[in-house]
Amino acid sequence: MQEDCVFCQISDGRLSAQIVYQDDEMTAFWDRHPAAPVHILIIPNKHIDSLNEAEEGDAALLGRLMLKAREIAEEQGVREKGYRLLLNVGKEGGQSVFHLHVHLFAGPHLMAIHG
Ligand code: DGP
Repeated sequence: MQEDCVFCQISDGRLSAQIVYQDDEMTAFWDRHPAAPVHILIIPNKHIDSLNEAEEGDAALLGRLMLKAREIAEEQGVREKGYRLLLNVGKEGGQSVFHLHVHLFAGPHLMAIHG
């Protein structure tokens, strides 16, 4: 846990968010500025700055974030229609919050959405 990290604060309940799923290792919640009809972020509860800092031992956790994204897509009714997963890495990769997160986007006009 990192004291000043907004996503750590969301995962441990210090900051409110519209949470759609939470367990011991991950939290999923709506992006505060949705860029698509469905825009949900899936994060590990443990603080990892970005994919660059993920370690070999995080491989299973990263895989489970993906599978959870698919499950949430199903709950949102978009699994069959399609959706986009996006993981921004580093400043020039478009990352603004330095706590690893996967964007789940869905909706009919995703072509221009890059997160
Ligand atoms: P990225 O650019 O990949 O680092 O995306 C960060 C996303 O996080 C961005 O779409 C806005 C969202 N976000 C930032 N701060 C908060 C917050 O406090 N609450 C929620 N729900 N979303 C946030």
